[in-house]
Amino acid sequence: MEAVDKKKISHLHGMLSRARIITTISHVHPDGDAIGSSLAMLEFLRVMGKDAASVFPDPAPDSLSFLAGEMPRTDILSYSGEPRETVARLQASDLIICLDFNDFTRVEGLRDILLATQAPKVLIDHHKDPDLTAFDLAFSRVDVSSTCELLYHILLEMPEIQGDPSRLPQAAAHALMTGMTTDTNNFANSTYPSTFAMAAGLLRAGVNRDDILVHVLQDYPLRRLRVLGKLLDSGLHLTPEGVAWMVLDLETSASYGLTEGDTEGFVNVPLSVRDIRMSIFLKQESDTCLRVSIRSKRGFSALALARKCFHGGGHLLAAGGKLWIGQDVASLAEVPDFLERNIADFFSSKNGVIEAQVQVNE
Ligand SMILES: [Mn+2]
Repeated sequence: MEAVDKKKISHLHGMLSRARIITTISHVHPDGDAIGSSLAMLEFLRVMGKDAASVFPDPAPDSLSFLAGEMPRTDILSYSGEPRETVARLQASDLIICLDFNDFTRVEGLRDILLATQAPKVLIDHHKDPDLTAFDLAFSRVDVSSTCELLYHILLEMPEIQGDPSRLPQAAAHALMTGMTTDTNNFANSTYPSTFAMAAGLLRAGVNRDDILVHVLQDYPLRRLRVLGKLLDSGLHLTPEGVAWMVLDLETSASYGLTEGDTEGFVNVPLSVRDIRMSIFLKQESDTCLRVSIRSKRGFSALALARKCFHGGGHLLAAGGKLWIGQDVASLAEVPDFLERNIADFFSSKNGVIEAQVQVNE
């Protein structure tokens, strides 16, 4: 990535210095990048002597709870777990830092509370097309692997860190490396020279990457593998356009005893097949809603499909959204039909333009 604008950095530092109560907020179903960037910012704010806390719409999945450590913490709140404390915290804050999302709908139930707060808001994020009017200061970059990477480069410019990663609090360095590792799928996608520079800096600063990889790649429950096996064996469908899709319904989730986070990464698996261009994973969350994850290979836009069919957004090759039962489809049984129809339409040519295909300059 290109260097971060020094003027904006000093603007941010001024805002951080002036504020007393600072809260970070990130998106619903927080992933490694959301939690990693939030905790890294939290640790840095503590170095600055601030009253700092991180809030999320819902708690971290078990698979990422290692990031926050063993101790129960009062400075990490979730709206679904501690609604009153979370709202009170946001209302009492005199600065709010929004991490890893570009649109207030991504904080779901906290959206209206966030909109009603008077506190200035700072955005640090790597998603396309943010609503810049919502923020007093925005660091929005797409030429970067992750929010953790962007935050790393911002923090290095802070007077407290002086460009030396070993001055970062250890927990912050660990959290940043973790979020970058999960968002790049362990250096498999969206990896730039600046990403490797970050990794090198953090390794030199003493971050134990082996330890992170054990947590991120080797610490899942067996049920995750079992349900993945079942899905791949009998639930993987392939359209003539080269799109793989899988639906995990509530009944199957319950019968395997799945918890939040157990299906992390399932959407990537079909892309290992030669002729598959795009993969869609739909996970039923309730009687009325399926959560949709989409990944595409280079040349095809997961983002365009997420926007067109699933009320969603994200990145060019990694996007997501929702499918509403009762609104988009009449029942769960109609999901396959909906997918086949919309995928065929998405890949069809209209006046020579195929929406699924990414323009060369993107
Ligand atoms: Mn991210």
